[in-house]
Amino acid sequence: MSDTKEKIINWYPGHMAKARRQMQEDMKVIDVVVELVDARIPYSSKNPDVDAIAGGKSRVLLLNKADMADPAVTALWKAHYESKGFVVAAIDARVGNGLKTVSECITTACKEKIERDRSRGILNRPLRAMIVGIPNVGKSTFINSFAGKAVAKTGNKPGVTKGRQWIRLNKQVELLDTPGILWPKFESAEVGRRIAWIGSVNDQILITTEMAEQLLVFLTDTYPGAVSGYYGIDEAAEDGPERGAELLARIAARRGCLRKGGEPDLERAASMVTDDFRSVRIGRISLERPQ
Ligand SMILES: Nc1nc2c(ncn2[C@@H]2O[C@H](COP(=O)(O)OP(=O)(O)O)[C@@H](O)[C@H]2O)c(=O)[nH]1
Ligand SMILES: [Mg+2]
Repeated sequence: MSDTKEKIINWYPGHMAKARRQMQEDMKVIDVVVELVDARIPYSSKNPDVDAIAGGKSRVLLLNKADMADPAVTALWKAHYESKGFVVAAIDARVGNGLKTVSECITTACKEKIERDRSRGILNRPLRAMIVGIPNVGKSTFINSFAGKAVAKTGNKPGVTKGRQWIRLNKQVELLDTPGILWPKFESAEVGRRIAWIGSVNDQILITTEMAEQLLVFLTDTYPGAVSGYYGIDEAAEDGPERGAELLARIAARRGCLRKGGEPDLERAASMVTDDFRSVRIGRISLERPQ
């Protein structure tokens, strides 16, 4: 499946069932599940069903795109998921230099298995890992940047699903070359909004002035000074349902987003704000914190 198709896929029950079956099949041949989430929304970009699908497998959680998130909040998430039993690291998958950290996470997560092997006289059996995550969290980027540094694919081996290959990362770790694609969470409007803000869904449907207005309300509440600093507007506005609209109108005016005739072009301002946020121009921002 091409990446573009993957991103615009609609998660009908049939797709979900198929993805789940494939992952359950892959689980049989791996030791550890390496789950990628978006560091800006670790909760909303995490598929809760992985727990059930992974069964008792060792778990590594990578807070990817940490370069875009607020480092202080990322540290809170790291502690949060560590307290839930995950081995956690914050990474930027575009930069291959996190490989050592990730290998260490995998070895730590598999400590018991390594000891069990050792007690049976099995030495240096590579750990087998599979990457999983919802679309757009950086699975392909992660595999590409790590595979680029790693030895070439190791080819088919007995017990491995046909067509699947392993990428030898180092002496200790092999990675399944095809990631497990999971469906995003659909549990609430809040979660849907955050997934839309970071751009993990089809934009044609979702960039709206309302979405940008809600983002501006969130930003001014949570990161005071970020919006006024970037756009040069006064971000103090009377609290109420119109606050987001007021902020968007000020940005439109300030940036000269105007229609013929002079009234503010709010749609254009909304796309601009969304794009500025996604390009980290407004700052490194996390959209949620652990409870
Ligand atoms: N800033 C940043 N961008 C990333 C990172 N990882 C992936 N990306 C970008 O996120 C987009 C989606 O990545 P991709 O690997 O296709 O995600 P996949 O759908 O999970 O395979 C691409 O534009 C990547 O360049 C990261 O750690 N930091
Ligand atoms: Mg991909």
